[in-house]
Amino acid sequence: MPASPLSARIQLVQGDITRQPVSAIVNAANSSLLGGGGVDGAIHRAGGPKILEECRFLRERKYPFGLPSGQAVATTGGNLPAAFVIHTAGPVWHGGNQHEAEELAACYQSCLRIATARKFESVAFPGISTGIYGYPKPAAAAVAVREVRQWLAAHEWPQTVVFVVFDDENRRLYEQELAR
Ligand code: AR6
Repeated sequence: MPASPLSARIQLVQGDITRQPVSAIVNAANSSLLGGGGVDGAIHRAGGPKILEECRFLRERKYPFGLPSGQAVATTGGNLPAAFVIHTAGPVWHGGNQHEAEELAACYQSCLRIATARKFESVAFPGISTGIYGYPKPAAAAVAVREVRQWLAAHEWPQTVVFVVFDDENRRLYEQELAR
């Protein structure tokens, strides 16, 4: 069977990532893995206590000093429609000269590496770092689309990636990037 064209494997949805019927959703978490505001708070609220339980376990056993920025780790999806949550800690924006772009690219790669290894059919990404962490949205959208395209061109899994945007600005930015 011929492989699907790349564009057919990427979708853009505006809405709440916790409602997405995908194999895994990505959480824009922080190094503590113990929850927070923004999309992190929404995921823990909607997914219930099982997610935090696994996060606590991972923090104690695997990441006693916290999950390093750019890395990712998967837990159950708890009560979410998605079976799994892939937690990643994005970079805090400090003006652009502190390896923020490399760290953001590493987040996408780390999440996709897990999805490929575990043969997840579909993965949904929020705009990592574009809220509380202050990464400029145009630059972040460019990194997100570039990294996902490169990964999908080289890997069969995940078969589909969904970019989930919350606000109109991010929707327009992703539309522009995807049209390039
Ligand atoms: N569905 C989809 N996107 C969302 C949702 C949602 N339910 N809620 C927010 N967004 P942020 P960050 C968008 O601040 O910048 C937390 O406290 C939002 O509009 O959630 O990586 C963590 O614990 C924005 O575009 O994550 C960390 O401490 C994007 O998701 C810190 O915030 C990311 O915004 C991480 O900051």
